[in-house]
Amino acid sequence: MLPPGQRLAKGWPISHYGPVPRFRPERWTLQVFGATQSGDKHSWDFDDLAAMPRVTVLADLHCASGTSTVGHEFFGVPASALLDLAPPAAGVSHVMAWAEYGYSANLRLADFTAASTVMATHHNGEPLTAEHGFPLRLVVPHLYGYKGPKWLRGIEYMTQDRRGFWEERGYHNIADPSTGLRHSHQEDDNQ
Ligand SMILES: Nc1nc2c(c(=O)[nH]1)N[C@H]1C(S)=C(S)[C@@H](COP(=O)(O)O)O[C@H]1N2
Ligand SMILES: [Mo]
Repeated sequence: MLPPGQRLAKGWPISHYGPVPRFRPERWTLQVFGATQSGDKHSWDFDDLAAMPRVTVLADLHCASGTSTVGHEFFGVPASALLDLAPPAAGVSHVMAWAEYGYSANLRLADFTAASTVMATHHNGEPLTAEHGFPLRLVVPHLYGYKGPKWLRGIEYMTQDRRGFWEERGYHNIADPSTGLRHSHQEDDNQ
């Protein structure tokens, strides 16, 4: 069953703001920065991802505009593994996930470290297509799609919440499809 207000899309539509970036392997890095325990920035190149823990996650995707796609199999690095590889400072409560061209999405730390949150390299056994986020895409199955940046490049550890790209443009700060929290006017004072 789909969450309230969602209808099934045909196939797997492509939806994002702005152009599809070109992957330049020699320039590509994934960085963790902000409130790290050591105070240093961590950085990996694309080949480094293969040495990280990997996981397969089954996910339905729900766009806040009301379309859903179901039965995706994503393969990649569990987001929680990043906290072992790049320990956060005490007091980190949120992360900002950063993508190419400055797209961003803020997440509560617990949403980022949820068992099904994955930095995906593959979909249904194939590398992600450019349009769906190759080489790396954050997938947060329990939140609306805008919380999962395609073309992921960085994770910023934050000791305070700060709104990301769509969250600054009227979309909900938490983005929980099960309760239909799409818009910022639905927020309580503590969100
Ligand atoms: N970098 C980036 N990632 C993004 C977006 C975007 O505009 N830029 N849009 C988000 C939204 S709103 C949705 S619903 C999904 C859509 O993913 P799809 O095109 O693979 O279906 O990507 C998310 N990730
Ligand atoms: Mo979306």
